[in-house]
Amino acid sequence: MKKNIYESLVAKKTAGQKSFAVLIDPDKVNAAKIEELTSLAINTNVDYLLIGGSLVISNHLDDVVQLVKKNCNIPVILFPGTPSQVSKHADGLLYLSLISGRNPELLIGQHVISAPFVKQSGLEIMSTGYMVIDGGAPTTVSYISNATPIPADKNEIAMCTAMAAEMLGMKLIYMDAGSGAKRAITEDMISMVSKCIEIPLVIGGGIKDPEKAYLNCKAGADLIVVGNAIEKDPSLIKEMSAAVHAVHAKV
Ligand code: 1GP
Repeated sequence: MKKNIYESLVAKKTAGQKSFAVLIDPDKVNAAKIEELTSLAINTNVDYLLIGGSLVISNHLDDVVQLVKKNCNIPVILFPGTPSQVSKHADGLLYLSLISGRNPELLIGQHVISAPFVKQSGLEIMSTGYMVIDGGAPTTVSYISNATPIPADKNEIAMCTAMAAEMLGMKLIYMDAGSGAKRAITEDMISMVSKCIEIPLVIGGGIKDPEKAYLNCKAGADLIVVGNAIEKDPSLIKEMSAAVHAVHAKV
């Protein structure tokens, strides 16, 4: 059954509600871990499950997606680091263009190559302006992408990049400090970027506690993505989800 993920995100944004997503790295889960995460996610009202990573070594994406789908009804969105990370068993796919960098392969090249099978997948495709922000240390995404992240204090660059993406017709902006970033994105940057776009703003990378998730939402994030912190301590899902859902921004 189609889940109309984008429509639901926009509807929540319009209603001033914030969303919470848990990022599952296929390399780091087995069946028991998936069972644990999905049952926690169901009980704590997690809005979306993202699956993917900048560098996925294992070859069991399809199995992971199918198992997650079997365990819960939460929309599953692929967050692919490479064009090979596509599974028709998911519900949607963030079609990422790395607009913070100047690597043509990640801006458009890989999209051209993967377009036919992405289109055939039947997934809900969400065109996403993906912006990597310097998180204080090289992350897998900054290394693999071979592209310079936006400096953490250059709010204007982030604002102009997001505005350009919106005018180019992209449907989401994802600002990411990179998985396991030392420093998450500042509230200042989130606030300034959120004020100059209408499309939903996704924030992730280095969010380690519920307070930070809360402050990011207050600043203007519409969807918070957390991976590493939950991998280390799955019980954090409950507080993180509650913190995100506690924010209500009437727009
Ligand atoms: C990374 O935004 C995601 O691309 C999540 O980052 O693993 O640091 O939570 P963390």
